[in-house]
Amino acid sequence: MPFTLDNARSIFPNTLTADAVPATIARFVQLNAEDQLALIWFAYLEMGKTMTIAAPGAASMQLAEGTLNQIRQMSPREQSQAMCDLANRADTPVCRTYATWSPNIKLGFWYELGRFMEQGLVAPIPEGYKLSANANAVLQAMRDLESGQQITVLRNAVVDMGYDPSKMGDFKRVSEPVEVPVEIGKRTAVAIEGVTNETVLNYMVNLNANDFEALVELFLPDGALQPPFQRPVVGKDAILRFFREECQNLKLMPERGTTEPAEDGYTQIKVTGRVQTPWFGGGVGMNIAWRFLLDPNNKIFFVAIDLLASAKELLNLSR
Ligand code: ECH
Ligand code: GLY
Ligand code: GLY
Ligand code: GLY
Repeated sequence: MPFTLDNARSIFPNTLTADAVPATIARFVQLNAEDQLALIWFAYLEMGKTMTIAAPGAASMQLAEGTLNQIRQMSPREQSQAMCDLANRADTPVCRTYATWSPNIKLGFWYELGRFMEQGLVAPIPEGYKLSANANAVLQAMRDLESGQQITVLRNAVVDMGYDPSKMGDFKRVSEPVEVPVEIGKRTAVAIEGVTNETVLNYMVNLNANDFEALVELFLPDGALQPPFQRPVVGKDAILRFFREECQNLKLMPERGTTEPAEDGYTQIKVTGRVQTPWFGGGVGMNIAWRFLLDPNNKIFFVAIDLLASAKELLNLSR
């Protein structure tokens, strides 16, 4: 049986992913907008005691500046309404602009709004705001997650706000400029216990070096990449765009893996290790698995990136 995208997705079915993340999001989106914003505010304050968030890059802030200024100039009532509109995914000019932004610009925008709220420049969450019982339960569920899972919930909540891009027809996507790749001589070498496959090693080195052009050449023309809790991104053009928009300055620290022959001369390789996002640096290590399916020429037909249920899963390389 030749591999299809569908059956490729289920290689290494024993991989235990952090299902608490989509479960928490599903409960979060049921809450009303006021509760959603207040819950994130409380979660963010609590998380700030144990992890430090990096300021957004200047380039992304410049891209959000117009909208941030617009919001600053509103009355407090209008400011609260604009933030609720974002959570409600309403059809407003601000929600439409927000929908054109890459995840990093959305995160940077909320980072700035959070600072404005602290400084009294934008309407804060009312003092003494009482979360509903359901919202309190979701906040408690978030407290029980590992830090890598907490920041994933926050990121997904922010990415899903704003108007639905699929309802917007044609529009220009807005993302930060792509930095120059790290020079060849300055790249960090990787070693993975149990894996010597050159494609997999080059994948890690190229991604760490922001060398997305070289990285995408490791894929088959109809290859696919499945990010955590998302549908696969299919085809080299879409994958390259995804890398440029969402993968700058990640730090991949693969640790160990297993290499096995699959049908039709394919090879399946599972690697586990840790990943850091530039937003939190070494303060948050996400426990990650990569599940690669390579064709007989060692090109990537499929790779899934999974956020693991716990650090214990880093040791699970069984099929
Ligand atoms: C305030 C209250 C009102 C409402 C809101 C507020 C502000 C919230 C803010 C939140 C900021 C959150 C942030 C979260 C960042 C999370 C980043 C994550 C990154 C994960 C990356 C991974 C990469 C994996 C990959 C690998 C590959 O091999 C291929 C590519 C890829 C408080 C005002 C909203 C400010 C900054 C979780 C896992 C390894 C798939 C990318
Ligand atoms: N400083 C807030 C956070 O780390 O999420
Ligand atoms: N400050 C983290 C980022 O812009 O990705
Ligand atoms: N999950 C993609 C990123 O945060 O960069």
